Amino acid sequence: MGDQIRPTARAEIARPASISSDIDRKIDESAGLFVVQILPPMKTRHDTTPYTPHPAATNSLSTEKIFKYAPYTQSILWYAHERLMIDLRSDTVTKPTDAMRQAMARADVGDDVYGEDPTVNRLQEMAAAMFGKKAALFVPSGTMGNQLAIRLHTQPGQEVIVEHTAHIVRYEQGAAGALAGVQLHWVQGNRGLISSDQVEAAIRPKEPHTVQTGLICLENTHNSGGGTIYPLATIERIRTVASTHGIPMHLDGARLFNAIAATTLPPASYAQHFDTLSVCLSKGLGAPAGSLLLMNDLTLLDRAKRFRRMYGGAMRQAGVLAAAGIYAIEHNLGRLKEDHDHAKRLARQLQHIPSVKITPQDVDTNIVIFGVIGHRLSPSAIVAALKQEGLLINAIGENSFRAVTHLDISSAMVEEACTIFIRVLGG
Ligand code: TLP
Repeated sequence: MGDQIRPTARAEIARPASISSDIDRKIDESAGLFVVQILPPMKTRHDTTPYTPHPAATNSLSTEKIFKYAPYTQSILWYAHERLMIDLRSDTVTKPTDAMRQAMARADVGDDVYGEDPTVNRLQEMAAAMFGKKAALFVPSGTMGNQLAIRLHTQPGQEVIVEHTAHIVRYEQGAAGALAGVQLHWVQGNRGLISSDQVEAAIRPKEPHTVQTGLICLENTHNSGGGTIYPLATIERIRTVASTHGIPMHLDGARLFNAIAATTLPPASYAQHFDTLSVCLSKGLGAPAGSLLLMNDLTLLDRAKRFRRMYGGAMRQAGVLAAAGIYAIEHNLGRLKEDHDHAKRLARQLQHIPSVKITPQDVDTNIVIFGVIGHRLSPSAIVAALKQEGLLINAIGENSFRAVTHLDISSAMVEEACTIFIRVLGG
């Protein structure tokens, strides 16, 4: 669970008369069972009593709550509106630990638009060295990393070859079309993976009528495929095809660290095959934000900085975030295998529930995708029923669900999640 003080106790606490009616309702909903978190003794607005808010802040709900709770809670922060939830919706939900927050607080910073943030520079150098690339650029999100790459490698009107359930296809709000003016050429993969033959077949001929292929994008691990790891040999074959046709390759490596942890392959063994790759610090590594776009070509770096600015992603004292990234790489990479073990355990338990369709052998890393067939509850009702029991997952398709293990999920929580699954889906 990391080194932060986390919700540790479920406590029966009598409803204080002083708190308001909407809180009363929330209290009733959770049947008087609350999670309390004992905060470390730091002076925050949560645990100090009077301060005068700026008039512009007086309408803010949080300010109201702070005032309502301050006299009552002292240094105990109420989670009256939040029962202790086992949150398997994504590995993006992790919260920075105290140690990570301390690293952030101590970060030496400067204005990164001038290239003067020493902590951002350190993170970029560290990542470039790790992946065997000449340069890395810190960006706020994985989506921005992917979109910068698409913009860098293509011309408007070109086409990008990508697997049909890729994040770039499903979850980036059509940015490739909107921002780079390209269309996506979807290739149907197997658990998110496509072959070199499929890529070869999708490359457009260089003749005057036909749209031109500007880029090939792969995703490793593949999110919608179920955290699938690309075999290095497949990537090598695709690279050969791409090079023959003179087409650049980008890797959406939002969860490349999971592939690295699972295979123990050196990071550069994947990175060497791509002209650009983006890796996320805010997934399994547990940083609150930030991704890196890596490349060898320094002319690309210069253009990437300009597009980052154009897309609104150039930040100032971003070292506060970069420090979390450095901390995450140094401390959390080594433990990703634990998440993979948790995901496998979950999958093995789920397979015993008759309505659940899952192949535990397909769970490569920290993502478990499963179907629920012929259950009396609809997918949204299933999600709601699980939530009622204290378990959060996402429905990702008609009868398809996703559970993701991460830094804030302990073995005990995995056991509890299995019990809840059996209770809700077994009936
Ligand atoms: N994925 C999120 C959602 O957007 C679906 C998640 O919960 O898994 N590439 C891949 C493969 C991703 O899974 C994600 C995030 C991204 C890129 C985008 O990262 P962010 O959220 O930082 O823009």
